[in-house]
Order: sequence, then C-alpha cells, then structure tokens
Amino acid sequence: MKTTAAIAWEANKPLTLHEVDLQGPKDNEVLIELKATGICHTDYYTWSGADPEGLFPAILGHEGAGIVLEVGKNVKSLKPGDHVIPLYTPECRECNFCLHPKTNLCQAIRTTQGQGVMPDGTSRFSLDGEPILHYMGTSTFARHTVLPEIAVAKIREDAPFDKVCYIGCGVTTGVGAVVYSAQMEAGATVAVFGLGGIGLNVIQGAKLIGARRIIGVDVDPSRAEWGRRFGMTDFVNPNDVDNVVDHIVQMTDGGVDYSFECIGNVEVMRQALECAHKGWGRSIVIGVAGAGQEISTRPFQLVTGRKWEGSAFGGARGRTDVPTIVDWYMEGKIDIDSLITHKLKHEEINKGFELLKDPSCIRSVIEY
Ligand code: NAD
Ligand code: AHE
Ligand code: ZN
Repeated sequence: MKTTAAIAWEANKPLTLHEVDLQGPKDNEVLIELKATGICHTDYYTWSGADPEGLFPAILGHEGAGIVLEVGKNVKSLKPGDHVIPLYTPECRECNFCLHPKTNLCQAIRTTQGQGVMPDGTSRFSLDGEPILHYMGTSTFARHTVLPEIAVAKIREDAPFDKVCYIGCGVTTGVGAVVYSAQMEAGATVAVFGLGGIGLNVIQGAKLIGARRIIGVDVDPSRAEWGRRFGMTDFVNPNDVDNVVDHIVQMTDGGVDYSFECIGNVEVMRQALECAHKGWGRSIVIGVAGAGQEISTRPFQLVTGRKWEGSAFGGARGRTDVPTIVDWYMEGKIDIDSLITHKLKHEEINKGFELLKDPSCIRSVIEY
C-alpha cells in the first residue's frame, strides 16, 4: 500500500513528507493505522546525529497510538480493529530477559530493531524502490506502520488516541521509573532533575505512590509551577544556590531516598547520584546522553551505599503494563491532558522538533 511518512534523510536536515510504499505484514506481524504520535526528545536526539545507533534515511517516531488494520499469519493476540500502542520495548514473554523477573528489556528483536529493519532483516518501507529504514521498531511518523506482534500493546477502545499516544513513551518512562524500576515505597523522599516531558511524569508517579517529599530541580524557573501542579513539594533552581548537591543534602537531612535524572546531562547525573542518601539512596538515570559521553563520580559514593541505576521505558513490560497505565489515565489517577501543550498537523513535524527547545512546550502531539 501507499502511505504518507516523514523521512529523516540525514542528521539535522528537515524531515520531508512523502508517499512511500509499505509492504503488508509478514508472519507474526501486524499493519497499524496510526491515529496520533507524540514527538519525544529521543527522536530529536537521533535526528541531531548524537545517537551512536542513528541510521538514515529513516522514518522516526516511537510514541504512537492507532488501530490494527491487518494481521499476518500466526498472529494470535491481535485482530483488525484492535486499538493499540506500538512498543519500542517489546515483550515476547519467551526470551531470557522476559523470563527474568528483574528486567523489561526483551531482547527478542533488539538487534534488527537497532539496524532499522524488521526481524527478517528487511524494511517494509521504500521510496522509488529504495528501502527507507524503520526507527526503534515503531516509525510512528508514518500514517501506517508494520510491527511484530510482540511489539504491540492492545488497549481499551474508549481511550483517546491523541492523549494515550504519550503512554507509548514519556508517560510510561516517567511514571514507570517510579512504580516499576524503583518500586518506590510510600513515604519516600525524592529529587527529580529536569522537569520536562519525562520529569513531570516522574513527579506524578511519585505522588501516585505517596512520596513524602518531592524536590524538583530545573534551571528554568517556569518549570516550578509545572512541578507543583503534578505534586512537587519543593523547587530548586541550581542557578540560585551555591552547590545543588549540598543544598539538597541539607534540605533532606542527609540526602534523598531516590533521585531521577531526566535530562541526559552527564554532569547532572553525577549531581543526582551524590544527593542520594548515604547508605541507601538510589539514583536512577533516565536521560539519554549523546555518543561519547561518560559518567563519573568518586567510587566512595558507591562504597558508602548509594546505588546508581538506570531505567528504560520505565521498566514497564509493554504488553502487560501499558494497558494498566491507560486504565490509570482513564480512571483519573494520572494526568496526561495538561502535559500535551501543542497539537500539530503531520506537515508541521519540523515545527514539532523546534518546539522541543521552547520552554512553553512539554509535549507536542501530531494527530493524523
Ligand atoms: P525536556 O527537555 O522536556 O526536559 C528537560 C528539562 O531539564 C528542561 O525543563 C530543562 O530546563 C531542564 N534542564 C536542562 N539542563 C538542566 C540542568 N543542568 N539542571 C537542571 N535542569 C536542567 O526533556 P524530556 O522530554 O523530559 O526528556 C528528558 C530525557 O529523557 C531526554 O534525554 C530523553 O531522550 C530521555 N528519555 C529517556 C527515556 C528512557 O526510556 N530512558 C525515555 C524517554 C526519554
Ligand atoms: N540508541 C541509543 C540509546 C537510546 C536509549 O537509551 N533509548 C532508550 C529509550 S529512549 C525513548 O525515548 C531505551 O529504551 N534504551 C534501551 C535500548 O535497548 O535501546 C544509544 O546510545 O545507542
Ligand atoms: Zn521517547
């Protein structure tokens, strides 16, 4: 079939819309009509050339929601008409990772996904006979996409696509980092570095589980109001204090129980670790840093009981946990609507990338 897709031809060159060819689903694959997609910083990161795995030309986008149009042979869990969210972290329920209780990082298709192709090693997208690569296994900047069955979460039909698409990455990443990765307990103290599309979701996750104190840290003073709306109890602007680590340690009588880095800045990752409480504080890296960047700290920080961890897709097992997060939204337990500050048309996708640098933007969503 033909579909319209935004193609990233090379790093830092504007995306352009094209009528591309899309091959139908092969065995164990499904064809999806996307209804909406969010634009995540990670799309921008890959487009900017900072992603060591970045490949071009590709159809970016990984935060979508839509409807199954067609299923390939052997597909058992999905049928045409199902409402779904594509998963860049699949859940095969068979690999060593899926069978291990401590990770969500299904590896069943990770190698080919990173190469921009489907599990059989080929792309379903082409233009004038030349293959165009998939991205993160999802390519939601196309009106239609093909995914392996294991990379699709079936969701309830009354959930609005233009809101729940954000559960395809940002909401799950932030809320999930608290609930699934950290498994934080009620009464905990928390520091969240970076109050953007991810950090605000960490804050609402911490509020959801009953954190006692939630300290938001951001260099942009306008983010203080955002943080408060989602449950932040204290705000720190690093530019207003001598040393942000000492400041938080003093505020909390020794440091926080949990800290989260939601920026992708390796210096801030160190700050987040070092403001975690001696003996038990855990610091969770969520931000994605550019190629060649490394983190460092004095090993003494770890010897004395702080733990440095990371979280991808919030530690969520997509086919199992994404429908639950959709329920939390539909039941009013989490707020998505107010975080979606901008709605765009497909042809405005480059504006969506520009908006990522605009302080007034938390999340942009394209509605197809
Ligand atoms: P964002 O730009 O919306 O938010 C970042 C915030 O950090 C902004 O409010 C900014 O003012 C603030 N900031 C910048 N420098 C700062 C500093 N030195 N100290 C304090 N605050 C500072 O970004 P986002 O959409 O929330 O994404 C955050 C990161 O998370 C990105 O790197 C993105 O790629 C990554 N991410 C990771 C996952 C995952 O699964 N691990 C998933 C989605 C996104
Ligand atoms: N390709 C990058 C890694 C980027 C990265 O860490 N991606 C996160 C999701 S960010 C979503 O907005 C992730 O899930 N990582 C686990 C994985 O297997 O990619 C690089 O540095 O190579
Ligand atoms: Zn993302």
